[in-house]
Amino acid sequence: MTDTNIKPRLKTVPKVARPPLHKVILVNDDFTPREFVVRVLKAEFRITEDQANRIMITAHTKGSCVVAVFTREVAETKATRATEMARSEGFPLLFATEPEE
Ligand code: TYC
Repeated sequence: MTDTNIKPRLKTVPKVARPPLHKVILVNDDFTPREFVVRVLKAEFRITEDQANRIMITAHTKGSCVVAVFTREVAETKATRATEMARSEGFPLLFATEPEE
């Protein structure tokens, strides 16, 4: 007798875990010159002059603005580097990070 009783095998769908993302947030202050904020944004986040200007103006008018999202380590490294770039020039400019909901 030929074995026609072949059990269908259920394939498990592998769940690919995506790393949680963290926001880099530009915080407004009253002292850092606008042009300097734009320069730091362009240098650290590789965005255009136009994008950098929009982000700067949003933070300036609303108090803060999300610059971009990255994995936690990349977000923290970029926020620290950008903040230190400002400190080295004597400006209080702050880039913060927070986990995305
Ligand atoms: N508010 C600053 C000024 O008027 C410019 C500025 C914009 C500073 C955004 C920080 O995140 C910032 N010179």
